[in-house]
Amino acid sequence: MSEFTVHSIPGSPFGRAVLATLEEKGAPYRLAPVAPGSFKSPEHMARHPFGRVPVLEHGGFLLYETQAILRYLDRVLPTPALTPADPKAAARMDQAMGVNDWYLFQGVGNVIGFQRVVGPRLMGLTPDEAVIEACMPKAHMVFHELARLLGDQRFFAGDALSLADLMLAPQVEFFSQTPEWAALGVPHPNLVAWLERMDARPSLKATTWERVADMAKAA
Ligand SMILES: N[C@@H](CCC(=O)N[C@@H](CS)C(=O)NCC(=O)O)C(=O)O
Repeated sequence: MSEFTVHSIPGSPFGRAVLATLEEKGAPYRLAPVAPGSFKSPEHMARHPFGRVPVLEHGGFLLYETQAILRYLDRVLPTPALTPADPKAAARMDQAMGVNDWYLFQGVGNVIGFQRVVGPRLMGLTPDEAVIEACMPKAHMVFHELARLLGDQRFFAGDALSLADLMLAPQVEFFSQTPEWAALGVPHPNLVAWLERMDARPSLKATTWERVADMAKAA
């Protein structure tokens, strides 16, 4: 099996989902850091025509879109399985991954995560409170729905970890670093307990912003 290369950056929640999945699989991989400001370079656009991260490279096979990457990894590295065998549980996994991409990230995570975490940390920006305030109604709706989907299960697709948890945890973890967590996360004890369970996993511990920054330095 050829090595997996992940083109990404420290602090990318989508990139972290890929790295954490490789960690869960116990697969060797290397991080190829995409230099800040070079997302739209011809070199990176050749890997990802939309100029984003992550991109997976596996023996000459290039793949972008995190959902596609996670499902590919689960097929080529079948153990431990990260997709439930039961069709209904698998559908819940797929649904949660869709919620992540369409409702949590778009207009909520990419706003609050940028304003509170990425912008201040990478660009020294001051959060724009009006912009954050404007997306709070949608944010409430999304967190309410995530908590409802999780219900009293240990993980989003039931008793076992699935790709949905690995996709959602890096995104939700961003919110837990912001003042908005008090309104969005804390009212949902099931979500808080799930995030604690996820953060305690070696795969998540190995892929924090700091750990990925160390990988980038060593690359
Ligand atoms: N749909 C993409 C989203 C990837 C994405 O938005 N990545 C962010 C970093 S977490 C990015 O590359 N942003 C760069 C930009 O917006 O130009 C996926 O699932 O991989």
